[in-house]
Amino acid sequence: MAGKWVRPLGLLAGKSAAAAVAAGRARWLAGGPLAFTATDPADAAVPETYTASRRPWAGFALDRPILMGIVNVTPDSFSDGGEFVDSEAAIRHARRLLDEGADIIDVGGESTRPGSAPTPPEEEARRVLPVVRALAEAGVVVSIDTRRASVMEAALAAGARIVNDVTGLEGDPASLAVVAAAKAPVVLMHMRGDPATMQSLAVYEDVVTEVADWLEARIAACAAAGIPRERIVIDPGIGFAKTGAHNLEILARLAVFHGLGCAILIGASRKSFIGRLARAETPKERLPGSLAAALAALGQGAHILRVHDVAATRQAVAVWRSILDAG
Ligand code: HH2
Repeated sequence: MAGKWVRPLGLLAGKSAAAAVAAGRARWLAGGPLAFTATDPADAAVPETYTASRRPWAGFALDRPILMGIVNVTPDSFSDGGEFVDSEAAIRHARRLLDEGADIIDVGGESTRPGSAPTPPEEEARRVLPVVRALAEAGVVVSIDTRRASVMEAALAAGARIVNDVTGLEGDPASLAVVAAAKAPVVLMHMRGDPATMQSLAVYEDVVTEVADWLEARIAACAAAGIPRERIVIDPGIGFAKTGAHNLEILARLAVFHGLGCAILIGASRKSFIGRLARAETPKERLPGSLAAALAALGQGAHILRVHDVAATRQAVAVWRSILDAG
């Protein structure tokens, strides 16, 4: 590991984790249920951010994996563009994801797939607001997936409880103030450039530490704007200004990001690196690979999964967690 970041290694779970922690041979990873027995570098001092329990976020205790179901109210999203572009279809889809076990519904009105053109904010708001309002009125925990402060503000006023920004509240200079004023929980995702340019900016010496450095700077910008760390979830941004190899390195060394002291969200669902690894050309063929990525992320202590396929993910997570608890 380069620089100040530490990689927790030798992860244990279940009873073996508790026994090793009690015997002083392991430390809890972000409060558990995983624990780590070693670090890279081997003699690193481990800051408390790696070990401390995460505070509840958006009303969730974070003691079990949280599922965020995706509802794209867009004509052009990479995996489901055009399917839920009218409000009624989007609301129906959200209800189905809730029945399947989604904890949060993430509503987006702009595709951010590589190469996509920006959507005017007025059009984005027109797409998402009726969906946000209907779901919020029914008591659903809605997150608004947007990089525009005006859309955040309108969606929060319509009842959205969480802001999910693929630009880490950097893309619009007014976003920090909107989120701070609303006291809203927020997901800060890493990317570079914008969807049109990001894949040409996927150049890193060490993707994990550079993404962690950037997220740390965004957490500091949030603190300066009055958004405390316990209101923040971080996301390294799978597929955003990353090559397939970068995505794999991030997932392989995900535990490093616990050093930021926030819960971790991962969105790998149906993304193109899965297609390239396993020759699954269309996004809907990528469910098995998406489940493998989701479980790998949970195995490094991720807290929240952003997914298209809620029922299948819920089943995979239930089996994973039951095995872990038995151990
Ligand atoms: N990925 C997408 C959109 N928003 N937000 C977070 N926090 N993390 C992600 O990985 C993430 C995200 C892209 O996926 P999708 O919404 O399915 O497609 P599109 O951007 O084409 O609408």
